[in-house]
Amino acid sequence: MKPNRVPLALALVAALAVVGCGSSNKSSSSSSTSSTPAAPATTGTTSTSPSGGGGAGGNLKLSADPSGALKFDKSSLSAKSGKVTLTMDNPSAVPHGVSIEGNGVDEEGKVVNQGGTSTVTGTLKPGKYTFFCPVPGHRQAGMQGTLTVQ
Ligand SMILES: [Cu+2]
Repeated sequence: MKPNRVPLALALVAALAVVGCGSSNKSSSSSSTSSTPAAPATTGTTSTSPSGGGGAGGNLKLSADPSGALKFDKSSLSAKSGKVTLTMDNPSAVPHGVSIEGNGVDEEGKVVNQGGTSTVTGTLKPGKYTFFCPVPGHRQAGMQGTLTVQ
């Protein structure tokens, strides 16, 4: 009797171990599966916004005048509404930066020296905004332009 019981107990333990491994594998794969539906849910929210005209945004590039004049290389920019980032290169010996203002938005990028890059980001609704250099006097001298958001 006893010699029979021991192999049976061992077999049960072995079976439990296999089931345990299998179930832990399943639970780990199901936990990663449960985090995956969260991503499509976010994508669904994002895909809803473009139909409303938002969420697209974009990255716009501009440059300060390399000769040292107080102006940008562009006087008008356009973007889709959403998160809009302006990136300005400064090839000029004069420090410059880029900022966005208008419709309740007032975002200031940092002022950078020659070779630097100033970046400013705003969540913009459709409308007209002004981008300008935040260095005192530069905007007044003409270092500004119109950013049209659609
Ligand atoms: Cu400037």
